[in-house]
Amino acid sequence: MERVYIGLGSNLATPQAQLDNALAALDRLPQSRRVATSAFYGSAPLGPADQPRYVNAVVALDTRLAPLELLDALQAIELAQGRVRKDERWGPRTLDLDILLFGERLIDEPRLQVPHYHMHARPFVLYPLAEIAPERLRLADGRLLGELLAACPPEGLERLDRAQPT
Ligand code: PH2
Ligand code: MG
Ligand code: MG
Repeated sequence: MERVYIGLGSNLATPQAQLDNALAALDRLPQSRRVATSAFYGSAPLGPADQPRYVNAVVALDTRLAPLELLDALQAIELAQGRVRKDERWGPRTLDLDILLFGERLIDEPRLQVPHYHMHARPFVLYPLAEIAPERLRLADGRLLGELLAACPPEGLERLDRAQPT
C-alpha cells in the first residue's frame, strides 16, 4: 500500500455536487481505500480570471495501483463527469483530479509528474492537504509542507460549510 494525495477541483455544473460524485467514484476504485478527506474550499481561479470560482478539496487514498493505473482511473472519472479537454490552459472544468503526491515517489514521465508541479504555490492545494496530512510531511523533493504553507497566504480561499449549497 502507498499513501497518495489527490487534489479535486471543479468550477462548472454545481461544483460541490461534482466533488461529492468524485468522492463516491474514488470509493469504487479497485485496490484502494479513501482514508481521509479535507473540507471543501471555495477558491479564486488561478489562471484566466473570467471563469467561476472553484471548489477544491484533497483526499488521502491508500492504494496498490501503480501510478499510471491510478492516473488512468482518475481520468476515466473526469471523463465520466463530463470533462472536456480544451487547449486553454487553466480554463474551467467540471472535474479535475490531480495526483499531488504518491508515497515517496518522484515521477517524471510525459503523462505524470509527481509531486504535482505547482502544488507548492497553490493555497487551494496546500491548506486542504494540511488538514489531512502530517504537519511534518516532506515532499519527495525535500520540501516540508509547513514551510510551503508559511510561504503561501490563504488568499482567495474560503472553507465551505458542506451543509450549505454554493
Ligand atoms: N485548477 C486549475 C486552474 N485554476 N484555480 C483554482 N482556484 N482551483 C483549481 O483547482 C484550479 C484553478 C487547473 O487545474
Ligand atoms: Mg489541476
Ligand atoms: Mg489535472
